[in-house]
Amino acid sequence: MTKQVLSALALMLVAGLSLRGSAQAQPSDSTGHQHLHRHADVAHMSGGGSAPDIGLMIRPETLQAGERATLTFLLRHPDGEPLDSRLLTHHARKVHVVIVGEDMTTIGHVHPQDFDEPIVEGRATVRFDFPHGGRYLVAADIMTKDGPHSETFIIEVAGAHRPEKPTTPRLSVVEIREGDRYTASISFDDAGFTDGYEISTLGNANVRAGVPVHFSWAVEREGRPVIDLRPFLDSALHLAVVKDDLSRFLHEHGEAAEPSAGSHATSNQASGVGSHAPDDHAHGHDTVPRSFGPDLQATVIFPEPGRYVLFAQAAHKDKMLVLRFPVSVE
Ligand SMILES: [Cu+2]
Repeated sequence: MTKQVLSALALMLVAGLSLRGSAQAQPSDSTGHQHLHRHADVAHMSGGGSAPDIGLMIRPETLQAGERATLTFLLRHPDGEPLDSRLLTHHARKVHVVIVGEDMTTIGHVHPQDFDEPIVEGRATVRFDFPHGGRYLVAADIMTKDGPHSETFIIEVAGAHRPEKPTTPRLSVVEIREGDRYTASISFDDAGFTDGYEISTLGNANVRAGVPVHFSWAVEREGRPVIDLRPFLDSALHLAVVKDDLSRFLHEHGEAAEPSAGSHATSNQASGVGSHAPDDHAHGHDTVPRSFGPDLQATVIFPEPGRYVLFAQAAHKDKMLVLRFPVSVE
């Protein structure tokens, strides 16, 4: 390694550290944790000091709207060793990165493996185009034998903010490549491409914090129920739940609703290739039917009252359907 590369790395490290500092400074983190932990993971930590450490380095140091950014997650075991071999595959990937812009028009769900970036020395890298200036939430999810772990960061992108618009329900449909690879951002800006799909949400009208809230969705295309939805990254439904000030984030998963008739009975065949973590049974649904629909369901416990936005991701053939919808929680 040349000296030049080394000093570049040192610079990146400094950028990473100062970024973590700014994540700590978020006043909305009422938990007092170093980052904005998601609730479920706190429960999984088996006592003091056993949780992996996730840091984030960003290049360029000052992110500019419209420029490609490189986000490198630094994954370490509490003993300081890089996590590489101790990372388990969960939901078909080793590291899941979810990015949500505070204007709620841009999300990302990307994975280092989809950029053909090997995870070496505990460094896992994704690239992302931030289309507008403003604050973005960046969440990384990993799994070790001790269970799931996630960290959430808030980053600032320089550049013009998008004009404020109400967060109305909106569907965005994108094409995914073989092996569920998708590396771009997903936009909910005005002229969305829906390819004839429609997803209606049946939510609980009276949504309260701290109690399980059941949601279900029905997927149609050109007015007809879609009965051959398929798993996306080993799950029938991926759900990103974010509070509108970015202070709370949950990454949940839903399931296919039970078919009412016997015509497409639930298969016991898991769709993945040995990708489930040993303790997956602790999280419930560890088998996903190969084909299902049109109904999907999920249960969410909102940590506190406020306005939230949910992003629900499902797959049909080579399309990823992403539904954004707001939920007001009392
Ligand atoms: Cu993922």
